[in-house]
Amino acid sequence: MQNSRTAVLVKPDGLQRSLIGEIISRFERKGLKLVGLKMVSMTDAMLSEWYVEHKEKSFFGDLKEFMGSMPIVAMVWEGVDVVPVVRKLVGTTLGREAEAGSIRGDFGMSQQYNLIHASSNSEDAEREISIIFNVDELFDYSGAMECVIYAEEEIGK
Ligand code: 3AN
Repeated sequence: MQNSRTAVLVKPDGLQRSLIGEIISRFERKGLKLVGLKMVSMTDAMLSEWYVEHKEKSFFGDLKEFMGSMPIVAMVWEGVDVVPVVRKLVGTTLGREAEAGSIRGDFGMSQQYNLIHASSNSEDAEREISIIFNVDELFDYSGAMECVIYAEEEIGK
């Protein structure tokens, strides 16, 4: 198994609700490694690229307007199978149906204001990371606790 990376955005509603620390802490507690972090005002061009899969949807305009209305907090997390692990921690799209214990399940009620974005697959993760982060804004370092988070064979050491 290999370490991989995923992109996470805390959206304007998460920022307004002061959930940045809570959200970071959930990923930290899980054992994931933070390798990139920044606050960004996403431009219309960035959002069109980010949400390209939704460009024909009725909510595309509203979604871009909302996401561009305030800064977001972008992060890159690393770990084994990190894309599905983070999706599970985030919960399903509609907050009021999301599983209790997930971020959306614990803090959200809405479909549009669902606090957080997480990449759907590894290709999207790579694309999304490159929209926000330059290569020199992503960090490679060894995690001191890795040896108690994974068994050696799980990370191919
Ligand atoms: P997820 O973020 O769970 O992967 P997607 O990719 O289906 O969900 O949707 C991307 C974003 O678009 C959601 N996070 C949400 O903010 C918004 N969205 C999705 N469906 C709707 C909808 N029916 N009405 C308004 N906004 C929506």
